[in-house]
Amino acid sequence: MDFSLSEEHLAVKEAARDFAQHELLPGIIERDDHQLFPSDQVKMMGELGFMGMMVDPQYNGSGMDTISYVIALEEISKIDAAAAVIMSVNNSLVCWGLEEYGSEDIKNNYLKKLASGESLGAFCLSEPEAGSDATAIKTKALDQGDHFLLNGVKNWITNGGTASVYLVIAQSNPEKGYKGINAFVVEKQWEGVQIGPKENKLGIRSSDTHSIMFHDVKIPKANLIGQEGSGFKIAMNILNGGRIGIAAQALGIAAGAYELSLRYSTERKAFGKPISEHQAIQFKLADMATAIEASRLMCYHAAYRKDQNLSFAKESAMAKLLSSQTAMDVTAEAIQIHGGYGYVKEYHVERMLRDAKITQIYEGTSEIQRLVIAREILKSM
Ligand code: COS
Repeated sequence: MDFSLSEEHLAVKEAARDFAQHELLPGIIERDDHQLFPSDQVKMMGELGFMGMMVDPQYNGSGMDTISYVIALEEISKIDAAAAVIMSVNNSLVCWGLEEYGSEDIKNNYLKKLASGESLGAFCLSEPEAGSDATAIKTKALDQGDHFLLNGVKNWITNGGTASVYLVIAQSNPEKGYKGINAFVVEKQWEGVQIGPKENKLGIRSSDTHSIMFHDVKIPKANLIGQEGSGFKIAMNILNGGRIGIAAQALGIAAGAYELSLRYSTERKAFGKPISEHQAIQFKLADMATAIEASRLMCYHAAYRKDQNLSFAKESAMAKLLSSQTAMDVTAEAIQIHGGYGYVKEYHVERMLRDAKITQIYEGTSEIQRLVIAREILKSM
């Protein structure tokens, strides 16, 4: 067992940290306030190879392992969790799904542009009445002989307004239950695709969340991903991997808030000495550092198992469950350490608390993660 990071991992960490400090930190409060999508920064993430980190270089990806991906996401999330989710959705929910299950044509026509950052992807599973209960989706993609006809509404779609490529999960044979569900590549520019208004969110505000409406959208047969009827399994497997990304995002939010708190505690004085010399603050720092370290190890472990082609559904759910709780706990304590300053925008930690909350909700709520973990544990009995 070797816990050290390779030269390559360290280089990724430095590149991501440098990018976050120099390109994401400036303007972050304004982007959060006004829900401004970080277009220039996302373009740069593409140029740096962050938008298709694990994709094979033959499809314009960076060909890196999942641990590198976790490292990059942690560093980016320390500064800007909204930029991190834009990156995470493109990488793990869209690129990974297309590379793993898509035909050669799909990879050439869509994956190459998504992995290089030339286009942006979104994953469309949730609906107004189907989030946790994902088999209950009502969006239909009915077989019309030479194409599928798509009708329905998808909700809470990250990158919804900015993406040009959607990975859409829809029901083609309701009588078959989840075995009738398919996965498709749909282009935003196609007739019948309509973008709903932008959601006004608590956190990750500069990421772009919309509902998407599909009215009689014709999907060519070639845009079916994988075998007919395998769409639900594809979605579940994509989410197993996506949860590593969200766990890394939560880890980064916690680590970012911790780093700010640590620095502040050595600068801020109370009762004649830096507050870091008071045990009340030391205990908080110790608890924060311990929870962050545990979360990081779980993220690396899930990523390692994925890279080794071992099962990782349980480990990714555990990593997300723990890291998202860590993000909530650490950001709340970060505000406490900062006192009144923590409650205002200039000190960043209030944004981090707002950003943390979604990590307990999207790509499976904490309740769903517990359900996945329990099922995996019981399966092995
Ligand atoms: N990984 C791989 N396969 C999975 C899976 C997972 N995590 N979860 C379920 N499956 C498979 C099952 O093995 C089953 O296939 P088989 O019949 O071949 O064994 C199939 O999918 C149907 O599963 P199941 O019968 O367990 O479906 P349920 O409706 O009972 O529960 C849950 C499925 C709740 C686990 C699923 O709907 C889920 O993960 N929901 C959360 C979705 C989510 O994350 N939404 C957030 C929005 S996307 S940002």
